[in-house]
Amino acid sequence: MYRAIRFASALLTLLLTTGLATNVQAATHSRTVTVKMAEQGEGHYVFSPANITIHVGDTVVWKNTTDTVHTATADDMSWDSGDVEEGQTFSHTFSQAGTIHYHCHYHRAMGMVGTITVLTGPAMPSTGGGGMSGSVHAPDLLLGSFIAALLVLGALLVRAGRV
Ligand SMILES: [Cu+2]
Repeated sequence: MYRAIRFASALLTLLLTTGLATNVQAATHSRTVTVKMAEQGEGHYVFSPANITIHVGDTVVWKNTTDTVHTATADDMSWDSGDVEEGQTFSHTFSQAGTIHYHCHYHRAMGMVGTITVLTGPAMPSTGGGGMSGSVHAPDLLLGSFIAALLVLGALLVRAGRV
């Protein structure tokens, strides 16, 4: 009985630690988000999804899934993919927070435009400000680990009680 409890509490600690480590990793690693240059209806081109929200340090990859040339061009011209051919990709890493409107040089008039909202990176608690989404999953992970540990603990106690 005593050994079972010690084992279970060690397992609980391990699971909680793992959950925390996973969360820290998710919060500090930059992500890559893919936006398709897609055809939506005959000859009508769009960025899909047109509006995305990312964090400072994240990279957006545009992939041309059509048989026509497109560009991803910031409205303020701060970056420009140039021609992205069929099947090709263009990527850009965003290092500043803000809202960026961009468009396709060839199909802007038909509405091939998009918006990228860049939030401040997952900030440490002391710095405050934006960057909340990096830590949103922490409760889920912790809760999941905790429940798993409780189940194991319960099973062990039941077994120990029967012996
Ligand atoms: Cu286009």
